[in-house]
Amino acid sequence: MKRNMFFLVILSFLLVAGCSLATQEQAAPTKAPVQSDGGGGLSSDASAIAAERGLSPDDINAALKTYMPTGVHDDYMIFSSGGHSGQVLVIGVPSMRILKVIGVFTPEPWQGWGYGVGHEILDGGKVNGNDIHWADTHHPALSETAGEYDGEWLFINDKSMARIAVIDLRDFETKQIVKNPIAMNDHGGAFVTPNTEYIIEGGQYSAPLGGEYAPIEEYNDQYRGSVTLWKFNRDTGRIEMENSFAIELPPYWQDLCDAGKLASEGWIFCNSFNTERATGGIEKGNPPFEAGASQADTDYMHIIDLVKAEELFKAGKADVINDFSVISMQTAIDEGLLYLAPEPKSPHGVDVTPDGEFMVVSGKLDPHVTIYSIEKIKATIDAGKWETDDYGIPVLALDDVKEAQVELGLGPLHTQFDDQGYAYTSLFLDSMVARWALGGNFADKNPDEPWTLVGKTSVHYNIGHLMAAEGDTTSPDGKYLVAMNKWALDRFANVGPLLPQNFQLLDIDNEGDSMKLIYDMPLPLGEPHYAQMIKADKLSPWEIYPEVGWDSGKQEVSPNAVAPGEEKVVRDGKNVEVFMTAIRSHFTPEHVEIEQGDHVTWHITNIERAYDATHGFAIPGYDINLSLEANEHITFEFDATAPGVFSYYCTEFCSALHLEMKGYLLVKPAE
Ligand code: CUK
Ligand code: CUA
Repeated sequence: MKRNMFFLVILSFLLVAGCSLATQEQAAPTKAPVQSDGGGGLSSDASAIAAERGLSPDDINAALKTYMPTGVHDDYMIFSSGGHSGQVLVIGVPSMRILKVIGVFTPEPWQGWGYGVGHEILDGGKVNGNDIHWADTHHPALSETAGEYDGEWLFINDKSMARIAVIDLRDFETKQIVKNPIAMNDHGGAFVTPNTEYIIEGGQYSAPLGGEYAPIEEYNDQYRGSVTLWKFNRDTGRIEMENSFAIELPPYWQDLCDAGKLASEGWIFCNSFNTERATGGIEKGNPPFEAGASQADTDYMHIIDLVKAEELFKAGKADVINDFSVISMQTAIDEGLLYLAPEPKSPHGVDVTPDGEFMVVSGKLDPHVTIYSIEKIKATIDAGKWETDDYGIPVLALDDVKEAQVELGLGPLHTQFDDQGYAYTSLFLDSMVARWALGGNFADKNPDEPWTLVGKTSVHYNIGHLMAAEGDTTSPDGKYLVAMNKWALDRFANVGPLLPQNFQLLDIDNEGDSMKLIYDMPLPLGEPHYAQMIKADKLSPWEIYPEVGWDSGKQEVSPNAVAPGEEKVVRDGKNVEVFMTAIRSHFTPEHVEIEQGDHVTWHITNIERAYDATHGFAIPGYDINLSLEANEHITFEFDATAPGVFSYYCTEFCSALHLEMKGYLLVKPAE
């Protein structure tokens, strides 16, 4: 009897959820029914499975909302930081399937990234001449046109070494890495301006600009913060160093930034902490940073007039540090492009609302979010109403620029938005997502509606960022929100003391206080801080490279492309050049005979035209492994230091005779 009740509950739930028998059975034909469905049209096998697995109606709802039949594609794509892996993860929503790992700052063997190709690009990320083999990626940013993701480019920062990478979304490959010449680390990047004119990279831990040395005792005078504006050229798809500039900021730890949009376009906002300018030294009896940097009731939101800053830079009024243009703090003050506003209490994150009217700042140690109004900020600046900080920077009074404060819970961090006038804020200490109403200022809202908390949902556990569908654009989609949880604890099978991160998908496609948790996704590499979610149909990547002989680094046909019939090995003194083609299931040539001490330049063109016809190419002992996608050409070089017989072979299982796709590199010992 109890059993039947259970099935009835499930049945009515499925019917309410609009799940028809036909769809179910087409998607997954079932065996003979074991339980009557009472004529409601539901396959009773589904009920039996649910009962056997102990699934609740909510579980079934979640499964129905996230399951993707084979061949059906996801509606949204997440571009997530790969954390310490230095890579970017591409994840489908709602299925939460990982679709790609993009090699960015870190070598990635399968793609051959850093194992024969990509060296030039990875070299852009060298620090003080040192090769760097990891990165602490935090914030990916999709390129925008008029404040909307346009699906063309992706940028991501490396917090540990203040680097920014450019990824081309035609082939999901990294094309450029730049190292910030004035800062060793960053945090407030990458964020783009509404037409991707600039990529914003805010600093983090203050230090003398340009990598100079100064004793910690000279912190107030010698240490500085910064924000860097990287100029992006869409035609070339590259950041232009010479058209980029930075602004010197006080040694407050600038944290996260966001670009103004619509009402606030042309402005940049960065929160900060440690405006106390604590310098640590617990071992010397000083307060540790965690205490020293949390003494004051407020820190400062930095408000930067990017339009003025750009004018000054173009007028040549910037100083030069390490060959990089830097607008000095004094110039920024004199020219009226830098303002501060108090923000309570150990703030983290500043997020601009979709209409650009408001900036939302969370206080890690304050249960509120504080909302600032760009209208009030501009009016206060125009009225010249401010005091100054120790460096002479105008400080606008909180009461003059504040629109509202909303009490949400413990440890608010980051805020995203939907299409219904709601904001969503992660609550780290509460392990919850708070949904709150953005007051009456939004178009289709009742003008009397207050700024107020609407509901909270538990997530598991210790949520950092969260991301909503199109959540950083001028027109968010709602529908889905992902909680990016730092701790997983009991959510997955024990895999030892280092646990995966936990991405949890929430269904936010409803009114009021209910948000439903519909998927748990373990992430087993690095700590991904942030991600953005784009409508999948905004992306239009290539299926294969446009022409045979394609150099993906330059996105053009390589002058070294090898045509069938033109394969050869050419010697010029100690320099040997190999011209090779690859096609199922052979490389031509299959013998490459050289001598120890030769310098080898090896050209390979994959002359396949078929979708997904990728070949690998590995030379053991020389750390060479390539991925040659259809039409792709790669040139790599190495010194033949060791004599011997080396079997080069295809590392992709490309055909029935894949194992035969090999050749011999014969390196004769030097005389
Ligand atoms: S974050 Cu980088 S410390 Cu809240 Cu964007 Cu995690
Ligand atoms: Cu080509 Cu295996």
